Parts: sequence; structure tokens; C-alpha cells
Amino acid sequence: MSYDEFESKMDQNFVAVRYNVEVEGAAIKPEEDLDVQNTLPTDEPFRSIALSVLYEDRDSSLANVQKALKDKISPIEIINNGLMKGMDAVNILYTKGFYFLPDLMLAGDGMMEGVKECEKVLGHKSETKGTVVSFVAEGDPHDIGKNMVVMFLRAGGFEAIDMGRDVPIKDVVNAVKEYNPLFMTGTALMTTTMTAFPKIVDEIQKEGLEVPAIGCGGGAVRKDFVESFPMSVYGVEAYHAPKLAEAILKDKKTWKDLRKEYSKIVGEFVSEYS
Ligand code: B12
Repeated sequence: MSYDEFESKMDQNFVAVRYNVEVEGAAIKPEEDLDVQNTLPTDEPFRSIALSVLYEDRDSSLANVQKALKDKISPIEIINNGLMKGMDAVNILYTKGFYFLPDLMLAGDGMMEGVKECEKVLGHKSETKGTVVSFVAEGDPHDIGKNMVVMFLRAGGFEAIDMGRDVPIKDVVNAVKEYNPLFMTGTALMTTTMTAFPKIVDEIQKEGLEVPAIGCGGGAVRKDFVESFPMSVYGVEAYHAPKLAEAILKDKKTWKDLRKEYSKIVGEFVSEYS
């Protein structure tokens, strides 16, 4: 059959109806998804900051964060109420299959652009109180949370050794030998990588070494998992890291104390520890 014959027999109405936008549903903007609506902040400047991450727009993330900092909004509020909310929204659309891996990467870049700007304000204290080693679990490429932990530790006056992401277990154990840290922080965002934590503790013990506490955090990790092995404490928010380190340094707190007194030590109600 020639194309002309085919076209003359084709039921145009059927084609039009099948691909009609009313059938497919009207296109919506990312922020119009119902779950995203419930996640995004409604107040400014947090909404604009979150939207920059959601729209994977590094330039507007930078500009919005700079403006908020100029307006004397605290870096912690900017991160928690703006940048993180944007990333939560990105995750909702990724889980639903609307966003893909490149979206996560670009949104992650947008978030880090804002975090770096906050870092400039938080700064580095010149004196160092003690050494903390920070790493992302072996096999895990997610390093935004770890970067925030490092940033808050440095702003709190600790020397944070940043081992990067996907750090082999043996390298973490070697870092304990090399730095004899007063605290360690580990981050894992995948259920397949969080098992590195108990393996690290096991290796540290086998080598006859000791660390006052290893803070284990990251999206994949839960308190009951972290408390199923010794030497560890579940880390909830990145800005808690210097407070935990401070409690070890000043009050000689152990990992057992940190678990028992978490909320008191970080100075706020933390539901996981209530
Ligand atoms: C951005 C992102 C990426 C980016 C990461 C960019 C980067 N440089 O980090 C990229 C694109 C690389 C990526 C890749 C993948 N990702 Co991804 N990703 C995410 C996403 C959307 C956000 C992660 C994030 O940065 N969150 C914000 C940061 C700040 O949170 P955080 O690290 O948890 O840190 C907070 C706390 O946990 C705490 N914290 C962390 N550590 C510590 C330590 C201490 C001591 C303390 C006190 C606190 C603390 O501080 C922060 C809050 O203040 C998550 C979704 C989610 N809900 O997490 C998926 C997610 C983690 N990814 C996922 C997956 C599956 C992948 C891929 C395997 C996908 C694929 N099919 O290829 C790949 C990995 C490939 C590989 N190489 O193995 C899954 C993991 C599922 C699981 N449970 O195992 C998630 C949950 C998405 C999903 N819903 O399925 N991803």
C-alpha cells in the first residue's frame, strides 16, 4: 500500500485522540507534582533556593544562596531548609521515574555550589582542636553529605582529613594508624555500601586499634543498624559532627555516651534519639 493510500484510509480522529494531550494529561512543572509540593518550602528565600536545585540550575543556586547570606540568613538554615529540600524533591521525581541519573548529577552540582558558598561564610578556624577522619563508604559515590560534615568540622575548629568517596576499607583502617583520630565520620547512601561500617570496626579491632567513636550517617543508614555493632554512633545531621567531636575532646565521652546523650550533646531534640 502506498503512503497516499494509507493516509486516505487512516482515521485521523483516532490518531488525534490517541496522542491528544487530554488523554496523555497536561504537562506539569516539577514543582506541581503533589509530593514535591508537600516537600518544597513555601517561604522565601528557601523556596527559590530549593527550586534552583530542583531545576538543576547552578547559577541560580549560587545567586540565591549569595543573596540569602547577604540578608544574614544562617548557612545551616540555607542548607537544611533550602538546598536539602530541593534535593528531597529531586529524589521524589527520580523515584517516580520522571528524573534520571543526569538530573541527580546536575542537581547535586547545584546543591554543592550553594554549600560551597555557605562554607565561605562558616570559614575555617585557624587553631585546630584535634583530628577527625571523614570518608564515604567503599563502593559509594555519594559525597555531598560527607562534604558537609567536613565543612562543619573545619568551621568548628577541627582538622578534618577528607578521604573522599568510595574509600576502601583497608585505607580507612590505615588512616586510623596514621592519624590516631579523636573521631571518625563515615557516610553511606546505599544499602549495598553501608555494610562497610561494621567491617571497618571489625578490622580496627583485629589490628588492636581504637577510636573513641565513629559517627556513621548518610541516607541509607538507620540508628538500629549503626547500634548493631560497637564503636559507632548514628549521625543525624552534618552540623552535629563538630558537637560530637567536641564532646569526645572536652568531656572524654565514649561512643556509648554519645548514643545515650546524643540530643543533649548536640543541643537540640533529635527524634531518632528520643
Ligand atoms: C544526588 C544523588 C546521586 C548523585 C551523587 C552526587 C554526589 N556527588 O554525591 C549521583 C548521580 C552520582 C548518584 C548516583 C547513583 N545513585 Co544516587 N542519589 C542521589 C540523591 C538524589 C541525593 C543524595 C544526597 O546528596 N542527599 C543530600 C545529602 C546532604 O544527604 P546525606 O549524604 O544523607 O547527608 C545528610 C545526613 O545523612 C547527614 N550525614 C551524613 N553522613 C554523616 C556523618 C555524620 C557523623 C553525621 C553526624 C551526619 C551525617 O548529614 C546530611 C544532613 O545534614 C539520593 C536520594 C536520597 N534521598 O538520598 C539518591 C540515592 C542515594 N541514589 C541511589 C542510587 C541507587 C544511585 C545509583 C546506584 C543509581 C544507578 N542506577 O546507577 C548511582 C550510583 C552508581 C555507583 N557509582 O555506584 C539510591 C540508593 C538506594 C539505596 N537505598 O541503596 C537513592 C536513595 C535514590 C533512590 N531513591 O533510589 N546519586
